[in-house]
Amino acid sequence: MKRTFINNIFAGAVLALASGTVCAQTTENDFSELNDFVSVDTLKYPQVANSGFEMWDSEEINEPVSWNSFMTADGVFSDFVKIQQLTSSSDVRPETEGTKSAVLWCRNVFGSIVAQGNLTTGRIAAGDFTAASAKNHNYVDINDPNFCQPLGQMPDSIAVWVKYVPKKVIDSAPYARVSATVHDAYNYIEYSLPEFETEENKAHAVCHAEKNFEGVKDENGNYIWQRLVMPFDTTGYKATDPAYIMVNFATNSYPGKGTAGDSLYVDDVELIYNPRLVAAYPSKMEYNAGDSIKVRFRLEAGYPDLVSGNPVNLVLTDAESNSTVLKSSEEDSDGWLGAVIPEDAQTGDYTVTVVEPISGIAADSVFSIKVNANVVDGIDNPMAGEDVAGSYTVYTISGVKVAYGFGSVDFEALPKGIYMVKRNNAVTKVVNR
Ligand SMILES: [Ca+2]
Ligand SMILES: [Ca+2]
Repeated sequence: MKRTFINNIFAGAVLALASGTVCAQTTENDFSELNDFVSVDTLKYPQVANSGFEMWDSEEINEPVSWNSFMTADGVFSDFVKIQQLTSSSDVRPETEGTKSAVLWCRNVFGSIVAQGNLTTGRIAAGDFTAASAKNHNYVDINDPNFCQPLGQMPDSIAVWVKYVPKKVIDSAPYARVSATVHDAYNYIEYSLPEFETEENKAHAVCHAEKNFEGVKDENGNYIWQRLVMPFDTTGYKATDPAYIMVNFATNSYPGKGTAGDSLYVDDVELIYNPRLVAAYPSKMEYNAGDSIKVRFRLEAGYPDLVSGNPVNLVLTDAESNSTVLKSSEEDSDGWLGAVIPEDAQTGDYTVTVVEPISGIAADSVFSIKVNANVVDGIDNPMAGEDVAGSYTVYTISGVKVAYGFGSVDFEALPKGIYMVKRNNAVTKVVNR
């Protein structure tokens, strides 16, 4: 699977084409290179448009295509904040195929008051003179293609490359910030502080990822690029339609904090889709204890790549929800899992499924099966005092000698289970219930 910045640039464009929306800004020319990235399934694994920051608007606005800064802010204070705090940079993350990143910075307003750099796929609302105000926030406008990012699938994580170069590290606010929210068809608001959040706004979030991070230096004291990978958290988020994603960067995690000249470089935003188990089928529906069972499963690759060695487990569950892992394996592609139904399985209804720990159980991969307990040679419910002559030796099914003597076997003295009873060189399998 190709992983080039071109893929990411055009991912949004393809999505826009396919879904009939015009939310990603593109030109006719962009599509001439469609053949270069058909290997990425952008409908299954949609990406943020212009995620490598290679395409930029006019010099007057100077924003990355599909992203926004104070230059396109609105709100009653918007005329005061339309000052450049963002530009393209040739300082790109290591090993990228692109040539540009975005750099945003904090500027001095007057006295000790600063305005931090802000980059968003939504729109900046400048509604209050005080920085830490609910009226100053980033918001999505799903009716304006410049200020929304359609998505359509549920990513598992977001990865970003950042290089944070604080002018001065403030002990009380040393962090820059990235946040991302997947939300349904709603003009979602990213507030600058958790206490501004409203129930109504939060009810439209599907999942959220964020990280406050410090600058990282190499051994020579120079700030360097770092890749941050943040899993999306679904806990506490009720919406289910991943229609849009909003991504935000700020030069400081706390509104109004920072030092003029704090700079945050951003490059190659990537949405990660974990491999998923999409289906599993057992070869038949009824078994005897001790039978072999084969279950076919399908793994869907995910994006960027199928992670090698995905753990998959074949699990048998009885009617009381007691689960046994029959087989564990690491798989790189679709295949079969083979195992043996335990010799001591009791008669009853069971379910069998293949579980992939990252994505869990595929919806259509839980199957009901019937298992019949192992009854061999007609000896079931053996009783003490059975009238049998001669010597005996009792083994477990794994071959461990557990009893011997003459006459009847005292099964009540043995734990329940399956035994092999040897008399006169004849072996009988016995279920001790
Ligand atoms: Ca780039
Ligand atoms: Ca813009």
